[in-house]
Amino acid sequence: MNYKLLNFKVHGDERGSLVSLESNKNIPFDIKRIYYMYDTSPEWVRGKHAHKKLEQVLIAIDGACTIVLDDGKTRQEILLNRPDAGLYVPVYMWREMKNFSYGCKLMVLASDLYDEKDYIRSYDEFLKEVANA
Ligand code: T46
Repeated sequence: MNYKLLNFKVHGDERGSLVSLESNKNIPFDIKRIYYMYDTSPEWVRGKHAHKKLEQVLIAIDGACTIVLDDGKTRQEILLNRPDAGLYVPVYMWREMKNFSYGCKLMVLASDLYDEKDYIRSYDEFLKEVANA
């Protein structure tokens, strides 16, 4: 599967830790949008869609959650539980976010502005589109 786990450099000293994220340096695209989720809880599953053009990096800046990735052939679960680690999610990858710890804050860096037309929200449609790609 062509997702990537990114390990960010931590600038740390006795005052604490700092991570810097830069377009086309440690983030593999131009960052056009940032959003984040909080007040999540373990019983809810988010996502359940894929994107046609959007690339993203997901970072659990606090707490933990599990990201399910599915490229139409293989399904894999990735635990995000470090503020210095990111998950790069390429196009045409079905994703679900689950097992949110209470207080989890999941930040997402996106390669484009919000566009509902970029979403594939039906799993059957997703399978058809990847089969034809
Ligand atoms: C993704 C995963 C990781 C906006 O108005 N602007 C935005 O930038 C976003 C991301 C969402 N919204 C609205 C659309 C919905 O009315 O916020 C509401 C919740 O969005 P959604 O149900 O799509 O949230 P998730 O957590 O299921 O999915 C989100 C992203 O939408 C998606 O691109 O890959 O996080």
